[in-house]
Amino acid sequence: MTVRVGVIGVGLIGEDHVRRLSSVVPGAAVAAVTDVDPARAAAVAKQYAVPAVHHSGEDVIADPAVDAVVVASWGPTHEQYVLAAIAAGKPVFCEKPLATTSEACERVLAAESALGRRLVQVGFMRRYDEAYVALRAAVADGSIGAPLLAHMAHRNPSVPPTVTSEAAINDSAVHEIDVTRWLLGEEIISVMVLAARHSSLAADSLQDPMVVLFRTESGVLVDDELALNVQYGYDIRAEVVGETGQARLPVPATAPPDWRVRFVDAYDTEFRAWIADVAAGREPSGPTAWDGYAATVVAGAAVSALDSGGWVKVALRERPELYRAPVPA
Ligand code: NAD
Ligand code: ISE
Repeated sequence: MTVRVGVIGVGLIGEDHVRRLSSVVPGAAVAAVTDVDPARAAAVAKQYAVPAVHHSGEDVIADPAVDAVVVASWGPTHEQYVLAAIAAGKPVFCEKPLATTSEACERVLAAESALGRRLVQVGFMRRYDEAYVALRAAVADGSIGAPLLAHMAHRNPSVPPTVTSEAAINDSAVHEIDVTRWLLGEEIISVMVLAARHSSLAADSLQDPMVVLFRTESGVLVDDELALNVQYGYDIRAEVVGETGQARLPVPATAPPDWRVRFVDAYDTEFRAWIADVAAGREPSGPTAWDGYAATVVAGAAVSALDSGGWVKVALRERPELYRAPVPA
């Protein structure tokens, strides 16, 4: 069976997902695309021989030739498309963030819970990266003892001057938020943000660099250096220090130019897994709407911490029944 996918938003990552669904992932085809920029949608459709260009995301979701939906539009628009896909009973892969406010994420949790079945997967692709998978295995198999600390770094070569401190947390640090929860298997309970000397290469509206601190339920302390104008490349690091050892991501001799190159295999693996689940009629085995909700709440707390300068507690709601069972790997 070929899974026919509709893609909403074909900017940088949406186009890349159209490419991989058209030519890398077995058993998938792109049946329709849309973008608020119709010229962009038409150009992408032409380049990848996509048969339909729709006027709106809702039209993509309603198209009977679309079995499953990818949402890769701007973050604040995700909620409406995810809710429409759930209402249509179609599996939906939503790029991070699931939604930009905790209230919007809660509406998604409520819609899936009312349906009684999970249809949503969130695009936290680092969970599919070989090096991160090995790091998680080293933590889980007990070889480094109980985790105590983790050191992480998220360095982008540069970002547009429109990227603010809040966006840096919501768009970039959100990956370490998800990785922390997934690596350690526990929730983050509080966050704090420390500002460093301001890089002269960063816009005034972006505190760059900064260090985001996370405290988890068992007390593990995680520091995440967020530096978005390092010039030399895209450099992602993670080390977990346990009672009897440490494990870390390998550091490449030369930093890749950007996230598309660093995580290309992870995105491919992520989509192979998603398409296999959709084709088999299974609930998705990747990050859930609960993971998307938790990441948005922690990111929101980090934005508050940036303003207050102190530790901010993370207030997660009770986990709905639908998300209590472990997700099969
Ligand atoms: P982008 O600006 O390059 O592309 C977004 C596209 O969506 C644009 O073409 C825009 O015209 C279109 N769009 C906006 N609103 C729309 C709407 N209501 N309906 C249809 N189309 C709409 O941005 P991007 O870098 O591709 O990011 C898109 C999403 O993917 C964001 O949520 C971002 O956080 C996420 N992202 C994830 C990763 C990752 O590593 N997982 C990497 C990059 C981006
Ligand atoms: C971008 O939106 C991503 O999600 C990338 O994975 C991340 O590394 C980058 O910092 C973000 O801007």
